[in-house]
Amino acid sequence: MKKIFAVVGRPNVGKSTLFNRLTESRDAIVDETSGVTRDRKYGDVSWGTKEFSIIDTGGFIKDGSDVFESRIVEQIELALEECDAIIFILDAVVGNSRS
Ligand SMILES: Nc1nc2c(ncn2[C@@H]2O[C@H](COP(=O)(O)OP(=O)(O)OP(=O)(O)O)[C@@H](O)[C@H]2O)c(=O)[nH]1
Ligand SMILES: [Mg+2]
Repeated sequence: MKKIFAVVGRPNVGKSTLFNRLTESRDAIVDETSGVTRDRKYGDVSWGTKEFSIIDTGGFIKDGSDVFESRIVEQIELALEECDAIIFILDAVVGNSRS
């Protein structure tokens, strides 16, 4: 059984870019606008001799007020339940601000 990795992090940090790179696809929408990914997207990866699956998720917003933000968090939680490990992505330049 292939291991499943969930790509998780704040909005607009490059999760979908990494998903596309690893799956060698353009299946995930990449955009400079924050909050583009809203559901979960599954992909298969062949990385050298390793084969695994990854899940792209939407950007995590703590205590999000709008309905989309809370639905995104629900989708992230489903991915977290299903995965074997998490790939946690950060933007080293933006740091901890909410811009
Ligand atoms: N400078 C820089 N920009 C990047 C990098 N990875 C992605 N980007 C850019 O950052 C923006 C957001 O990338 P996405 O992959 O859509 O980010 P995301 O985390 O999936 O965003 P959401 O789905 O909105 O949470 C795009 O304009 C990308 O081209 C990187 O490593 N360096
Ligand atoms: Mg995305």
